[in-house]
Amino acid sequence: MFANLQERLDKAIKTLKGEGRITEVNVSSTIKEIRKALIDADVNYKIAKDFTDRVKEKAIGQAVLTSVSPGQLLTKIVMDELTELMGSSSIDINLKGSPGNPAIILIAGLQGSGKTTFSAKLANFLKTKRSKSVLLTAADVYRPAAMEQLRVLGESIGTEVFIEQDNKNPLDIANKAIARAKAHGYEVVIIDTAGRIAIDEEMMNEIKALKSNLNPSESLFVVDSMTGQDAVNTAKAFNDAIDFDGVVLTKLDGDTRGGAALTIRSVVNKPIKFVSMGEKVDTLDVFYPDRMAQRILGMGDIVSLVERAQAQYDEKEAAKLNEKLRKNQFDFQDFLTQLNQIKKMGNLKDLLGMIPGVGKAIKDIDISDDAFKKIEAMILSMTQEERSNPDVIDGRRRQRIAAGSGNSIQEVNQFMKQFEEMRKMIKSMNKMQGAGRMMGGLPFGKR
Ligand SMILES: Nc1nc2c(ncn2[C@@H]2O[C@H](COP(=O)(O)OP(=O)(O)OP(=O)(O)O)[C@@H](O)[C@H]2O)c(=O)[nH]1
Ligand SMILES: [Mg+2]
Repeated sequence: MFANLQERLDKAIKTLKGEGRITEVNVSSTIKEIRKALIDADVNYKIAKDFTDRVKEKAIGQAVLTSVSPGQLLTKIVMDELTELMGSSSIDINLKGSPGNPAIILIAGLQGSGKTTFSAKLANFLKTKRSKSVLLTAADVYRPAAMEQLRVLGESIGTEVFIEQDNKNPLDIANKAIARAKAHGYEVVIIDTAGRIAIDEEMMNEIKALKSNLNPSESLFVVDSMTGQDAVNTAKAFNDAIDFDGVVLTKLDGDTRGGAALTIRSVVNKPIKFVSMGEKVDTLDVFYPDRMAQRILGMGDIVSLVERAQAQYDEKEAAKLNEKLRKNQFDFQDFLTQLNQIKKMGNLKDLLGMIPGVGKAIKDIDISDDAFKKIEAMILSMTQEERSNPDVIDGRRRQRIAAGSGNSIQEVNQFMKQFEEMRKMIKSMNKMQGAGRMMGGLPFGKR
């Protein structure tokens, strides 16, 4: 997400590194680069300029702390401003219907923006995360397959879909759905409407009529984030027509530049409430401006973190380790030292995420640092002798290590086996005479 913007901002901020403090002179080229990065991410010029003016003003006024570099300071300021630009805090969806009635959620947006997909995702979200009973309603009477599309999606999440195949009146369909929801005690009714082109008068009038007659507790404007500034312009048109309550940004999993996410809020003064990131029904997230800003600047943090860790890296230690590897003497103490090195650099997932191409692949996988904690506890439960002579660890000792580290004997056995395999691998790599070079490529090798 926003890979290009991320990279550009990171680069821009880096140009400030090494300077003693932030001054008008040294910050101006960085500010210019940030502005260019924003404009290239399809942020409107005026917004980009106002943004960087604010950043600059704040940056120059800051006292420089010795423990924080100007680059880190600027990262923080940019992050705060990004958060502010996207709306500061998260605004929840309104699920209160008028007394005795279900909450009505009206979904509007351009053709193909992702309304139908989002309707199903929202139903799934409300069911699983908010324990609500939901009735989906197919009120797109134009596209022949539209109702069937919603029916299939509803079925996949076990949610009833209200359909009247031959009814050509969306308002009538919606009213019938609401009556059914009342009769059956549904708490929420989601109404999926027909896609429209902003300039289509007739369809714009239809959504206006739906809005004024149904009086929904929440009307949401769905927009494809890939469309950049156009997304912002259609948001304006829809806001003028129906004065919606919130924005849903879809297709953030695609190669989107970020302009829509960054600027929609400041243009229509309505919060982004959800972001949709895939075709599957469970890829919906509540929008948090601060988390999004962190994500946009995430790389910057990690890169500097690693640079710090690398600066701390002890050349002598590294040489010693290489020597031990070469002589097949890698032991538990070395293992522990390496674990601590990795820990210093940040969390494992962030580290893996830095490897090009890996970040995306592991974004949904839960890689916890707990695995490390277990291993660390086991090694710490070993005596010095055991740490440097893994071969002396017999069954009885394993039992003691298990008890001492709060792990099961199976877990200790498994770790021993893995460690043994690793040693074998090192051995065979040594045979290939390439150990030094190969280990150098791993995070714990010599740099
Ligand atoms: N990658 C990705 N694809 C999405 C996302 N949301 C929707 N899509 C896809 O975009 C296409 C259009 O989605 P729909 O939900 O049918 O859009 P719509 O606004 O209902 O379209 P109309 O009813 O024709 O106006 C479909 O192929 C969806 O699978 C998303 O967040 N990420
Ligand atoms: Mg649709």
